[in-house]
Amino acid sequence: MKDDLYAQARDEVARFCFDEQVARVFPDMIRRSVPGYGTMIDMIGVFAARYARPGTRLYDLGSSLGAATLAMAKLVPHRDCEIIAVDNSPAMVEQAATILASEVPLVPVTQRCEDVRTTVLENASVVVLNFTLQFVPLEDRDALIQRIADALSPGDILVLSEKIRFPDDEEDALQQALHHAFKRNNGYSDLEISQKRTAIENVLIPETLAAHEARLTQAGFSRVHVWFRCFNFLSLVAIR
Ligand code: GEK
Repeated sequence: MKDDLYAQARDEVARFCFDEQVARVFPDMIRRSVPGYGTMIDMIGVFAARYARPGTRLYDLGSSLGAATLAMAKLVPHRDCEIIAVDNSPAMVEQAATILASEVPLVPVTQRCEDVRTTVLENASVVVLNFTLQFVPLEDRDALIQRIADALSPGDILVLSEKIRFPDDEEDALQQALHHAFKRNNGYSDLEISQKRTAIENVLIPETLAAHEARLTQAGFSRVHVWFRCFNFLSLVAIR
């Protein structure tokens, strides 16, 4: 379904939330809004194929409709692995359940309608935060990354994808302008782009690459690599 949630002028633009309406148009919204989304999803499958250890769990934190979960489920090489998909939006979890039921995953998939800040993480080998940390309040991010690091063993990975901001104002403005050009090119009007920007302000809080690297290193990840970037969107692989 086409995302036209912000196509009509609104007197007041409410704070963005992951409700029923958003869940319904989510695949179209994210594909047209996040440059490289499809590639990142496909490569999360490749990471799972490479890093999943037998008998462990793969966590998809902030799983939305389960795109990363399904990418991993298709490529994970060990039948005794389990994928845990966590999201605190009931609408997302409900719609993801329908999608997951129509697939035949190679490994069991368990859904949890829980907050990623408190969901239990144990016996993990691969953890995915694909555009989720950016929605977690800033003051809770260190603790979440620490809990993830603690649930992983040396050599395991966290894949962290985020919208970022740049320390240099000029570059930040340029990267944002390029992102808007990308959205325009994907059929969003200036009105849609600007109303969405208002709705998401103070909900999606981007940080710099340096801030992410520092947090990951502080939590005990030994290596942090950018494996994908397009404009102000990137994905990191952090090796425990
Ligand atoms: C994908 N990873 O398609 N606890 C649980 N879930 C949360 C929390 C939280 N504290 N905060 C936000 N979410 C997906 C895309 S979307 C990204 C992720 C985007 C959930 C929220 O309900 C939503 O489903 C998801 O994180 C973010 O690969 O919309 O830009």
